[in-house]
Amino acid sequence: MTFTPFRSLPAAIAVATLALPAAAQSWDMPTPYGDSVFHTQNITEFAAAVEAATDIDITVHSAGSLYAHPEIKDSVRRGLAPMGEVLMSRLANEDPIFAVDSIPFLASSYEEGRALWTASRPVVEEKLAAQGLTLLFAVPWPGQSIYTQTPIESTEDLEGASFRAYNAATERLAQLMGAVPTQVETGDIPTAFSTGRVAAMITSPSTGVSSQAWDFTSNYTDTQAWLPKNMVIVNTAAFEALDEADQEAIMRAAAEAETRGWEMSAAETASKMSTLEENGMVIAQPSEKLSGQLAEIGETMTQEWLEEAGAEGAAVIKAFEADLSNQ
Ligand code: PCA
Repeated sequence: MTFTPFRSLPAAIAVATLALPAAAQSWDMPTPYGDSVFHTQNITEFAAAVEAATDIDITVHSAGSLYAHPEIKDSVRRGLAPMGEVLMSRLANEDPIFAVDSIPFLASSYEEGRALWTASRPVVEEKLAAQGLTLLFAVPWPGQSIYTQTPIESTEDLEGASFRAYNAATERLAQLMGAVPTQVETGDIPTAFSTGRVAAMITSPSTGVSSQAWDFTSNYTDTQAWLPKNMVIVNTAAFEALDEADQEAIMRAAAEAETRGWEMSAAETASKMSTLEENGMVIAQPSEKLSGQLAEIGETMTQEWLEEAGAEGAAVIKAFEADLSNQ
């Protein structure tokens, strides 16, 4: 019998294929947010930069179309999607550190937000690493302001109102204002208002515009109370399976996306507030009374967070304050 190294043609082809350079990989990248949102535009640019530098094709699945927001982190952890974007503070139930950017008035300017991110990033990275996740970058939403159907002078005007929440901190804020929180994803905001499930919310001018807040609210009270961040994460095993050049290319694109995203975010505040106004919303500065009440709520929430986050949290706040005082 003559020696045949392969019993069949398919087997021969299979072995030959192994010797070829790696074929392009297709990576799904789910995000909860829609295509018109600057975060989605930023991650789409990030995906294009990765595609240009590697053999990885990234498909951005926007508006929760592949996985709903609460499933995205786990889908990346389990490798169902190698990469994804979530609101960092949505993971507050896992560890209070993830919610440090959602405390009212702790860090409400971009300068403070940057200092808080520098102070908290190493711990956030550590917590994610423990779950087999690698942080790529994080970008803040513009400042969080209040949308209502009538003007508000104080938190008393929100008493008993059903208030849209998007994480644990906005739930707590609603409670402390005397309102009744209800969790609603961004894509469901218009329906939640039109069906009367909620009557007020706190969010960025970006989300106000993408949900066309003028259709169901009339007043925007410009509190700009905090800058919650979206973060982009990758499954560590999938990342480490790439060759070094690809890993470096992804990290480079991530650093660029973070810089670009922070700039886009800062530019959004004024431009999206103008869009709200052009569509008939009344923009007002918070009254002195409301500002005082919200500042007090911010104090309470900072104390509550510090109690929960313990020594680790205290170290983050200390580093944050040291950074600010050096500026
Ligand atoms: N938009 C998102 C998170 C914060 C924001 O500005 C939302 O409203 O759910």
